[in-house]
Amino acid sequence: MSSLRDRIEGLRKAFEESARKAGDARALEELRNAFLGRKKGHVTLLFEDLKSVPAGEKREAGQLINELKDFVQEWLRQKAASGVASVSGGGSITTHGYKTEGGTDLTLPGRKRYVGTPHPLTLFEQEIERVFLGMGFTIEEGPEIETDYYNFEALNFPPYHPARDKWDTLFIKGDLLLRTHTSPVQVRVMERSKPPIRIICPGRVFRHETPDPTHLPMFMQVEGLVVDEGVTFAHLKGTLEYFLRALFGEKVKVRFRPSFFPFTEPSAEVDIECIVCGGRDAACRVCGGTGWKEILGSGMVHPQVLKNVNIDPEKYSGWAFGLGIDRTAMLALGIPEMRYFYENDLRFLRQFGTK
Ligand code: 2NL
Repeated sequence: MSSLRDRIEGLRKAFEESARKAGDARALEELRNAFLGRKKGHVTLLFEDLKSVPAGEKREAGQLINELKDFVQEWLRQKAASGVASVSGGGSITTHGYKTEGGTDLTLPGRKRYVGTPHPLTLFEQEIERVFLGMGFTIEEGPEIETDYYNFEALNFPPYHPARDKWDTLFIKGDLLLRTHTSPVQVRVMERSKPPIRIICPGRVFRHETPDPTHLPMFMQVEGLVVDEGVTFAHLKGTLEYFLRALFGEKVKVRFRPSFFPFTEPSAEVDIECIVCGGRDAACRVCGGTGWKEILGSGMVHPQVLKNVNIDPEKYSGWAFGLGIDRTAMLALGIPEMRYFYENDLRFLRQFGTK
């Protein structure tokens, strides 16, 4: 019995010594084999020898061998869990990635981490801004909660005038409402500055709408305004044609149609040729077979609007336009559902911007 006890103690010391030197996964594996190996492991052999120990001492001897086995196992488990000993040939690294038994497999590809990208509407808005900044426009912003005066009255909508119906307003309380267009920003800029004025106003706008593929109660709009001496409809046409060609390509066909808005006179709506079918598909889902797609509204600023902001319409004239960013982005990017922009589904969002 005492000789067995000595052997056990000797093996424990031998294990501790080898263990201190074991610097990598392979050395640990060798150590495990040498002590716990199924056939020739030192501890395994001790259990074999237990058979020849006299019956009265078996219990105690068995206990001692088990203690050594537990000691070896626990030591090996802790060493592996500490993450040391991964690269064969010494050296140690800390593991973060895929861990296999015995360390990190550095040949596996790393985990892919997605970096966030700007929202597709932000990217498209910036594209629009870039074109106008290049022509000397500046960007202006204003409140989303507005008063009836800035959203309607200053823009030549008399109180109770039926033209207000078209703007499906979400009213808050009393005089307050959610702006239905970004025109109030332009009104505020005209109130506080003198011509020349050359601005674009991008931002969220709100309408009382039931959501469907092309309508939402909140969407993005950009409006533009130029006011100076001698500004004519020719400037409106030239600037908007240049803008649409920069956005949709040099060759895109553009047409102006007469229209009506309370705040412009004369007014025009602007169409581009259908970039989906090019006018060749009588059943086109995008243009309905007309070959044209309405893209923005525009016109010469109504003299009454200039008067409302103390700009003399005898001396100054101006033009303005308004465009829906969501709808234009849908057309340009081939997106069938406006709701996709607001659902935060990464499968959709990751298709835009840099990855
Ligand atoms: C449309 C029409 C338009 C304007 C917006 C504007 C602003 C001021 C004065 C005059 Cl302060 N006009 N903005 C002018 C014409 C059309 O938008 O269909 N937008 C999607």
